[in-house]
Amino acid sequence: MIRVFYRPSTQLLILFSIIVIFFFAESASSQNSHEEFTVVTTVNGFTPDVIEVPRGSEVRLIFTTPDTEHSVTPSAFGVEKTMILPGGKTVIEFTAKESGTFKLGCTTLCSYRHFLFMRPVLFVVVAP
Ligand SMILES: [Cu+2]
Repeated sequence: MIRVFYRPSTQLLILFSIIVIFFFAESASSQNSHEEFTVVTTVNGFTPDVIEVPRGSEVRLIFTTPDTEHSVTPSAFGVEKTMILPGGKTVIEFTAKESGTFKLGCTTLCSYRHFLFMRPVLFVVVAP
């Protein structure tokens, strides 16, 4: 049988190395991911119309529109009504704290489709 004996200084070095490795592994895994999507908005809908992000991620949505004024009111994420204007970029940022499916409908009467219950809708799916 082979026995390996380490000097006390070597044991301390091994213990210190293990602690350092666990520290960096933990800090790397606890960093939130950053998710960014560009969403084109028209009277026919959002493209894409479903976005999936991990819970705890920092989400950045960049809305553009080629046709007319739209808006979103993502109050579930702590964001107030935000206009989406032709020719511009509307940026909304939030942290996806709760998992679930959140429905963001256009909150501006951008076309007759609102009266037909066909307004643009974007689903934000926050995975567990
Ligand atoms: Cu609209």
